[in-house]
Amino acid sequence: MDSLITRVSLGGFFHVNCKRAGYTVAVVPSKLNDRCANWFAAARFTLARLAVEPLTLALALACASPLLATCSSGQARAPADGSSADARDGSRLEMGGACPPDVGPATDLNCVSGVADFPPVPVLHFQIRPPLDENDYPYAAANLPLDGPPPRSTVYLSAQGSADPEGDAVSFFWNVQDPTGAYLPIDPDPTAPYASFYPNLVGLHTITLEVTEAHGLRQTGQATLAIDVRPIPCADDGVSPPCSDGMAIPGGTFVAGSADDVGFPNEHPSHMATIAPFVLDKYEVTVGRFRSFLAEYVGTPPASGAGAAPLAPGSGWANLWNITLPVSQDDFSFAISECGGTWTADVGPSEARPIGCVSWYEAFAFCVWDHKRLPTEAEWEYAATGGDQQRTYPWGNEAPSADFAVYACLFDGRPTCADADLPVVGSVAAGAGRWGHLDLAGSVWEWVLDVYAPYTGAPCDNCANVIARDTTVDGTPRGYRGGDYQFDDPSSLRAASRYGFDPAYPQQTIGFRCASPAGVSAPDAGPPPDAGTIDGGALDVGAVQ
Ligand SMILES: [Ca+2]
Repeated sequence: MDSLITRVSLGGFFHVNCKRAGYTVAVVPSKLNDRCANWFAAARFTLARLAVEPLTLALALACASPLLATCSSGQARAPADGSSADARDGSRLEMGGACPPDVGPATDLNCVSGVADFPPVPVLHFQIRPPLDENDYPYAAANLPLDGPPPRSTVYLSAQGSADPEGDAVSFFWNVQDPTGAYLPIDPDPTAPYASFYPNLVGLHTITLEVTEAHGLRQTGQATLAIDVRPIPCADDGVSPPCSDGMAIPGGTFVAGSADDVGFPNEHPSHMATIAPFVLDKYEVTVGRFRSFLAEYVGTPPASGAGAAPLAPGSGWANLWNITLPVSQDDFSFAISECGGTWTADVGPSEARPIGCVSWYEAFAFCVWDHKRLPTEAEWEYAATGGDQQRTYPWGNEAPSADFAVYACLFDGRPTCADADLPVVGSVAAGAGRWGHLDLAGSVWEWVLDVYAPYTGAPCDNCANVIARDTTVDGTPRGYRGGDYQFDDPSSLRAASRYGFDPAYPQQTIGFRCASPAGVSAPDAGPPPDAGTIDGGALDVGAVQ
């Protein structure tokens, strides 16, 4: 043994129990102070580590982190000044301290046998996707995931490993407080050893587990941790990866539009559509991305023919549209500011939120600047319906709810419509489409390349409706898709739902995303993310805070 606990001056309340065999070392209170339950729980955690870690390391840790506590009002604390503190009756509680060099074998410890009357050990774990089994809870206070769970995902809790040292039965009680301090419902109930909760809000959520002896002294141990509920990132600046990433979509054929007895008349007649492989932005275009465009904007319109869908002749930029674009960067910023929405003249907290207040022409120009183009209406619907899976909604066929889409002002969990109802892009992971695209339904509507016009029933082979659009800027409507964060008609979230609007008039609730050719700007698309899945990797367990 390389080092030891060198000071164990525990007043009259502790003795040392040492079992060399199996490297089990425990320092335990011989009597319980019921007001010191938290402190004892902390001590027990250290002891648990002693029991499972290589002994030399565990002892070194114990020495490096003296456990000092004041017991009052049921709470424990470690004095910041390093002084020891008094227990219930004034006895000094101190364990650990500075470690001198090797001071001898373990037999130097005062080894006695017998353990009695110390409080149950709370062990708090959680998992962000449905656990595979009762051992699949990789996270605890000591190994929080880098990216917390997204709002509106389920967080699974486990009290596995919590036990009474003397083997008595224990009971459990969970508390979860959201960032406002409100207590959240626990499923199935707060006394379950395996439970879950559902965070609505972004921010720190505090989870507390109390474990109580069912009999005898009914001592209580308590563990607490805080997890930060955050959206699936696009980055805070709205620009850094993966904000601009495209997700590859394989080609295929699907039924565009809706059957005659489904949806609105403008979705009829349904028709076959064939789509070549392409890449579609994972997220809606953010304020930050648009700011990058604006920073380089000098009033130069796209070149004639730029931004065309490659298999749709005549779908590129037309010179007669040049007059629709602002003449300068300042004019552009002013126009968007006048419209409102998420845009701010200076960099602000909304960089990762979707940009609205952009006309169809301006959206077109942005995509050309970004070496991309607007998706065709058929491409957008193909992505939203999952191609031949023919999903009703991007996430599948389940009825819309705030779990799946940002719509109907439901996002912030409060009944009124507020700015907070339009969060950063990618905030609702469970709404991801078949190929991983986020917010296709909801958040902001999305301009598509096509003129908005009735379907004819003719098959679409990588088509784009460009009829009449090149001859005038008289307001021939362009299509937009997917619903927005305010609109409370859930039918708007359907993949086949379609609308049209004057391309020259920006709206707060209409944004866009861009498409690009297959094989370009396409990082590994991979499978769509599960709701809130975080790859925890190899993580140890057993920590209690
Ligand atoms: Ca959208």
